[in-house]
Amino acid sequence: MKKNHKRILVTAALPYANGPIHLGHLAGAYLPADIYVRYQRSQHRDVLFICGSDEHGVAITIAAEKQGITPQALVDRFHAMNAEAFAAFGMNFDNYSRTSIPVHHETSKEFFLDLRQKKILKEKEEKQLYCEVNKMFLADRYVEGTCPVCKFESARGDQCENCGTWLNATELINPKCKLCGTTPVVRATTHLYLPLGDFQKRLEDYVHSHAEWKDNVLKYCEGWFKEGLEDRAVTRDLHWGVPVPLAEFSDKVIYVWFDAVLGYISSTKEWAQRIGSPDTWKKYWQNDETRYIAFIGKDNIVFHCIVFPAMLMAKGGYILPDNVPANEFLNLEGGKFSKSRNNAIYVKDVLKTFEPDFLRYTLAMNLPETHDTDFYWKDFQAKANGELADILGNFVNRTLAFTEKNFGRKVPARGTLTSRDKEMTGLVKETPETVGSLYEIFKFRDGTFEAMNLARSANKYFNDSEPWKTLKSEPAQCATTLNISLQIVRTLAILFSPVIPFSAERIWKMLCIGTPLSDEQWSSAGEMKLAEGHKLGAAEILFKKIEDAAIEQELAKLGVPSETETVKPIASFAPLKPAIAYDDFAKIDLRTARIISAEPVPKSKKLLKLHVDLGFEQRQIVAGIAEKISPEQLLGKTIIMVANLAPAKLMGVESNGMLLATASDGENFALLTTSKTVEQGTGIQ
Ligand code: B3M
Ligand code: ZN
Repeated sequence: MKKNHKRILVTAALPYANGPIHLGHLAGAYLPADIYVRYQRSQHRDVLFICGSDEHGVAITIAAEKQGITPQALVDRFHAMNAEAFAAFGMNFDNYSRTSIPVHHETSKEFFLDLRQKKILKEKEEKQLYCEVNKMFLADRYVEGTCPVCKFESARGDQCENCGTWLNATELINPKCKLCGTTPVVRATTHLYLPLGDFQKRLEDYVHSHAEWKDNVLKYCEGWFKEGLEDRAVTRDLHWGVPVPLAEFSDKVIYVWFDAVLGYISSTKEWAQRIGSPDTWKKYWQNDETRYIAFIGKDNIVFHCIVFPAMLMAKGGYILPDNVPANEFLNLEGGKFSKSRNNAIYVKDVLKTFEPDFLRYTLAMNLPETHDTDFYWKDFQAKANGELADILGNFVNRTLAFTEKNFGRKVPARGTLTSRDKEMTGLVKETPETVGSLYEIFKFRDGTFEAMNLARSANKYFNDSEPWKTLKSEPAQCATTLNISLQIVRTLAILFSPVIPFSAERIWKMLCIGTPLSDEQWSSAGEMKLAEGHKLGAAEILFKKIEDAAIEQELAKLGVPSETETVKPIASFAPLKPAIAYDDFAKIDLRTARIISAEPVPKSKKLLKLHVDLGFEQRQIVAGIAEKISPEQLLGKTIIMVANLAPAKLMGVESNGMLLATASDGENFALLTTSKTVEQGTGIQ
C-alpha cells in the first residue's frame, strides 16, 4: 500500500445476469479479487469489496429472447443464482448489487446528464446496421460477422471475443442479423457520442504513470493509443436498459458499458445505505486516500482502462483505478469455455459435488495471470489429492493426531532448538512476508505456491525429526518438534485463509485459539503464539480425497447441457384465464377431507375411486389421477376438495366432489393439502 493510501476499494467485474457463473469467470476476476481482499483484511486494512450483476445490454435481451422469457425474468433468475453461487464459493463481497435497481438508474442518468450539460457528449448522425426483417437497428450483439482485425468469424457487433477488439458493428465483414440471419442494410441514426479522442492525452498520462501494471494490460492500452481514440456512441436504439434522460432521445437507452461501470459506484451507494451511513460511499470514490483496484478479465480492459477513466475524468471528483489486474482466459480440457458447445463448468453444479476449497485452491494454482491456462479435471483431482490432502491436510492431521495421542491434546513445551528446529522456525518467520508480498502485487499463483511450500517443508521437518522415535529416547526433543509443528499449523491457517477460507477456519477450530481467525493479523503469522499447555481440539481429517469415479462423472458431463443454464420458457405454462369477480370465486365451497379408501375404477387407466371423510359426512369421489399416484400413497392424506360440485358419473361411477391437485405430471404432480393437521370439513377461503 502506498503511504498516502488509507483504504482500499476493490471491485470485480459485474457479470452479466444472462447465464450461470462458470469456472472461467472465477479464474478471470473473482477468485483473485477475493484472495486479495481476504489478504488485505487479514492485514487489518480498511477494504471495501464491491460487485453485482450487469443486467442490461444485448447480452441480456438476446438470452431472454432465446429462452422465450422477459429480460426481467431472466435477470431475476440469474442474479439470484449467481449471488448464491458466489456465496457458496466463499466470495466475501461487502455488497452484491444489480444494475436494474433505482439507485443505479439514477447514478447512470446523473453521469450522463452531467456529461451532456458540459457538452462533452456530442450528437452525431451515423450509419448503423439495420435489419429490414426485424425492423430494428442491430445494436452490439444483435449482429455478428467476421472480425476485421483477426478474421474470427463470429465476432459480435460490439466486440470480438477472440482478439478482444472493441468494434463498431459497421466494421464487421459480412455482417448478419443475429435474430434472422439476413444481411442488414446501412441506415443513418442519431446518437450521443463520448469523444474519447479528447481525453487521449490525459488517458496516456494516466496509464503511463502506472508502469507497475501488468504487461498485458499496458500492451492493450498502448495498442489503443497508437490507433488513436475515437468517438464512441453511448446511446442505443433499444428498450432494455437505462432510459436516456433527455426528451429528444427518450426512445433510446444508455449504452450498457456506460452504465455497467457506474454499477460499481451505485453498488457502493447501495451498501452505504444498507449500513445506515448513506454518504460513506464518497469516502471510497471521491477521496485520494483511497486506492482503487479493479479486477477484470482481459476482454474488459478497454472499458476499465480507457472508457471508465475517461468518464470519471469527464465527471470530475472521482478517483481512478490505481491498478487493473486483468487476467487472461482459463480454457477447459484444451478447448475454450463455450456455452453454445456446452463446454462449460458452472460453479453451482461443481459445488454440488466438491468442497469450494478444492476448487479455490486448484484454480489459485492455475490462474491465467500471465497467459491462458487450462482446467483439466484430472489435474484438479491430482492437485486436490496430492497437495491439499497429502501435503497440507496430512501435516495438520499428523501434528494434531500425534499431540492428541501422546501429549493429551496439550501444546507441549518447546525446549532447546536444534539446528533443524532453527532452520524450520526461520522459514516460518519469513514465509508470511514472502507470501504477502506476492499477494500484494497480484501474484496469487506464486503466493499460494509459497504457502504450500511451507507445508511441504513442514512435512519434511516432521519426518526428519522422527518424533515417534524421540518420544521415548529424547522426550524433550519430541515435545519441541510438536510444539514447533503446532505453531506451523497456526501459521498455515493464517497463510491459507485468503485461498481456502473454509478449511482455514476448520484448522483454527482444531487449534481452539479462542479468538476468531479474522482477528488475527497477517504479520503475526510467523510468530510462535501457541502457549505451552494450551488445550487443543480434536484432530479431524481436513480434506477427503477425490475418488476416480467422481472425476469420471464430471468428464462425462462435458458437452452435455446443464439444467442450470436454462429457464423454463413461459410457453410451457398455460396462459392465465380471464379475471373473475370475487363473488364468482366465493361460489366454490372448498373443504378439507381425509381419504379413507382408494381403489382403481375397473377398466379405466386413469380413474381412482376414493372415499373421503368430510367430518360431517362421507363421500365417494372419482379422480383422474391413477397414472400419477398410487392408491396406497393416498390413504390417510388430507386433501382439499370442491365439496359443492354437482354430482357426475365417470365411467359409470358416481362422483360427489372434486379433489384438487396440480395439473401436471411426474415431478410436478402434487396433491393440495394443508400445512398442518386441521379438522376435516374445514372451509377454505
Ligand atoms: N458484464 C462483461 C462480462 O461479464 C460485463 C462486465 C461489466 S464490468 C462493469 O464479461
Ligand atoms: Zn478479432
